[in-house]
Amino acid sequence: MILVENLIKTLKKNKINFFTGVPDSILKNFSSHVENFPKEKHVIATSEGSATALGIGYYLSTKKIPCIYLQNSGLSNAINPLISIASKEVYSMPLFLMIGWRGAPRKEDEPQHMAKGKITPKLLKLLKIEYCILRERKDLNKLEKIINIANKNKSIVACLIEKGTLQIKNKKRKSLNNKFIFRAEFIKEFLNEVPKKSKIISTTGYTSRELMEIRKNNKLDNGKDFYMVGGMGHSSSVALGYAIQSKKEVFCLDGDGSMLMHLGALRTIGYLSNKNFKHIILNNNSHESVGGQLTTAGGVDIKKLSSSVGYKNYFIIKDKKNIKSKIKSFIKAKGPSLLEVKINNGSLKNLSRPKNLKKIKDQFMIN
Ligand SMILES: Cc1ncc(C[n+]2csc(CCOP(=O)(O)OP(=O)(O)O)c2C)c(N)n1
Repeated sequence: MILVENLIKTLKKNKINFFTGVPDSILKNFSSHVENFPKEKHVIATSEGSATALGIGYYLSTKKIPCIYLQNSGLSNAINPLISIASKEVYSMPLFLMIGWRGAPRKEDEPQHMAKGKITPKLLKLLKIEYCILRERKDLNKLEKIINIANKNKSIVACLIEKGTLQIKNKKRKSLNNKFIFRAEFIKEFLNEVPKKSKIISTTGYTSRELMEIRKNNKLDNGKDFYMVGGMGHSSSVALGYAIQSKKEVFCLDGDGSMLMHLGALRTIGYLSNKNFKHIILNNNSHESVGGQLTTAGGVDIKKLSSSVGYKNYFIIKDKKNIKSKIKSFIKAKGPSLLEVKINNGSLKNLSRPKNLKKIKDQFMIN
C-alpha cells in the first residue's frame, strides 16, 4: 500500500509538478488528489496520446519532466508520440509515465485487461522504457532512481501500479447530481422501444455492463448488443463500419468521455451520412466508470457540434418527461442522428461483466 500523499511528495521532491492523463480506476485516489490543481499543474486529457503530447509541450516549455498518467490499455494510444517524438532515437525527452496496471499477473481481471496486462511489461521493454513496479512505500526509492535515469539520459521512464496499491488520507466525497435521468432508467426505456432487428454497439465501462444487466433482468430481447469492453472511444466507428454494410438500424450507446477520446470519428459519421446510424451520447460530464473524474464535455454544445459535422438530427433527453415519445422520434428519424441524454452519476449495484465474449460476438453476428 502507498499513500497518494507520499507518492506526490516523492514526485515533487524530484521536481515533478505537472500531471496530465486520462483517468483510470487504479489511479482514482491519485486523481482525487490532483483534480483541483490549476491548469499549469494538472490537465485531464481526452486521450493518452494527447496527454503524452501535452507532456512533451510542457517539457519544451519548462525543461522539466511531466508526469503522464494512464491505464495500461491507453499505452497504445500514447505509443505514437512516445516513440515518434520523445524516444531516444528521435528528440530524446525525459517523460515519466504513471501506469495503472490492469490485468497484472495474479490479479483477477476481465479478459481484455488480462490480454493487455500480460504484455504491458514486455511492451515497455520493447519500447526501451525503463520501469519499476510500485507496491509499497519503500518502492518510492525505486521511483526516485527511475526519475534520475530520465533526467540523466533524457529518456522516457515509467512505473506500474496494481489494483489496490494507492490509498489516500483525505478522501473527498463526490456530490451526486440528481437533476437528470439515470443511465439505467434511460437504457430500460430505450430497450423497450428499440426495433427488433437492430444492432446496438455500446461503449466501455458501466454503459455496456448496465445494458447487459438490464436486458437480462427484464428479458428485453429486441436488438442485439456488441459490448466494447475495450477500445475506448471507438464504439461509434465500429457502429459506423457495421452500418455502412447493412440495412439494419444501428445504435451506438456512447459516453461523453469516450466521444471526446476520438472526436474526429463524429465527422466521418456526418460525412458518410448513413441513414441507419443513430448515436446516443450518455452525458454525465464525467468518467464515471473509473471514479467520476470530470470530462470536458460540460462546455460542449453537442447540438451545434453534431450539426456542424453533418448529423441530420439532434434530440435531447434530460428527464423522464415524454421520454417514450422522444425515444420514438429519435428512432424514427433518418440518420445520422444524435440523441444526447443528460444523465446523473450513479449506476446499478453488483453489475456483472460481459464474460463469454466470443459467444457474444457470434450471437451479434447472426442476422
Ligand atoms: C484507452 C483507454 N483509456 C482509459 C480507459 C479507462 N476507462 C474505462 S471507462 C472510462 C471512462 C469513460 O467515460 P465515459 O465514456 O464518459 O463513460 P462513463 O464511465 O461516464 O459511463 C475510462 C477512462 C480505457 N478503458 N481505455
